[in-house]
Amino acid sequence: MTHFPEGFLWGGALAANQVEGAWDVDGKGPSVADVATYKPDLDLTEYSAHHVVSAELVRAALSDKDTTWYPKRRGNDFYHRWREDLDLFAEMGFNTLRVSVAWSRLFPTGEEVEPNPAGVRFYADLFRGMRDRGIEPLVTLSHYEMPAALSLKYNGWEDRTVLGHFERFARVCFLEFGADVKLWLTFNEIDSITRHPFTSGGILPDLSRDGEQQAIYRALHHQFLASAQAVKLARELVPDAKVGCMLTKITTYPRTCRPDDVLATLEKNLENYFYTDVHVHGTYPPMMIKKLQGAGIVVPWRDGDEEILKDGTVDFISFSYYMSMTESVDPDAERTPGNTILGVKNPYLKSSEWGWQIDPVGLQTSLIELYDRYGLPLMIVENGLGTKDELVDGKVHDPYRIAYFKAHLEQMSEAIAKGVDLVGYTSWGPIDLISASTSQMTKRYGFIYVDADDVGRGTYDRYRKDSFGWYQRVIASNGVEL
Ligand code: BGP
Repeated sequence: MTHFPEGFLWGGALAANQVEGAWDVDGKGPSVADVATYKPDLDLTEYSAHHVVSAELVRAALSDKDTTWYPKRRGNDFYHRWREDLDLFAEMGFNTLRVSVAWSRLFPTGEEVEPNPAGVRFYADLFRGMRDRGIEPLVTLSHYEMPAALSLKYNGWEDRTVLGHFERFARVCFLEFGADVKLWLTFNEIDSITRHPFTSGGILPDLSRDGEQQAIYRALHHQFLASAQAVKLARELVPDAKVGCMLTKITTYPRTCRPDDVLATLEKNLENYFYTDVHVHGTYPPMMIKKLQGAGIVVPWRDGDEEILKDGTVDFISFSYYMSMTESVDPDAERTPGNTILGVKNPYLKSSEWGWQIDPVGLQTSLIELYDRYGLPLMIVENGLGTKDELVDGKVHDPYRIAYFKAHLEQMSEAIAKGVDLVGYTSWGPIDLISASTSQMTKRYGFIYVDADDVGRGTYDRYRKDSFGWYQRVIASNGVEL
């Protein structure tokens, strides 16, 4: 027996830059995602080495029209196949689908005064198409898709000017799509700006006025303000909408009960809570203020910012959950890669092929901690297993994926039974898509297989994996049949 409440939202999550493709079609401008390259033979322990970026490299990438080595330019062809894909999601029983609006499809350079009509039409049709199929749109305003022009001109979010451009974009989204979209998220994994400042914030180290670290926290402050302003704007323009924040939830355990390990772990977890603290309370938490001061970071507060943050606190908290992490002060502790981080290995956990430590119990822990700390409704808007799948005679047997989801859903159910107000679940990448961190196509998350490889060869035809039927039964039984 499981405990999912009636009306629970079941679905999947996508990001425009990882599925749409059509990067230069119908007036879309290039985004920061469109300059990300695929690199074969990735060394997963050297994540940052694969993400070397500079203004010169971005300019060179923009003058190159190739789509082979820039996989996010082609995605999985959702831009042309979204009707077929929505039909498949509806067949699985989805009553929600998380997608994002590519900022540069509406505002190609970010600075136009009026939006690109073809871009507006695309999303209006998409959201209507969801509604027609009984699928509630859950829409992220910013999911690693800043117009590349804003990155080059302003060093992305470092410059406060970008706030105004984003506000114009958000206003168009609420006005044009608000009739169909009642659930919104502001910034995907807002914390990720510290891990990949270019992807999340358009920050280029060589354009950062006084060092990349300072640029990151300047940009983050601007994103917090933009998020709060978007919440306020949504309340004016779409009064029956709910707006949430979105965090990478990485619960960290001490490697041992050595007090130094416990202290180091506490700091990691407080840092992870910083982002939700700001979104829920509308203020920076005291220990974070001290920590930033201690590091010589100046947060660019201006008169009125405190009110903006206070006036734009969120209605609910959403988060991604893929793994937990472990912390140790021992420099020799064994390491493992994770979701764009490198951390200490937990001997009790198995890892995915990409090294991410699989920890369903950590999901229950995260749910309980988040709910007890904030008392707001929670939504898990990303969770899943990236694997290599094999298509044989039109079939994909993926018992490992079913086992992964089953274990996580059981923990969610237990958390709900203990009182956590969990309102929805969207698995990451219900259809195979381009990986955010590695730009691989063959790191597959989907219930639906897409016939395409890492360099774009294939028919792009869709196939139901075994997990498709499994998730369909889960949804049909509201989580009873796991
Ligand atoms: C999250 C991002 C997603 C996503 C997912 C899986 O951090 O919000 O965009 O892709 O992780 O990561 P990856 O694609 O690198 O496997």
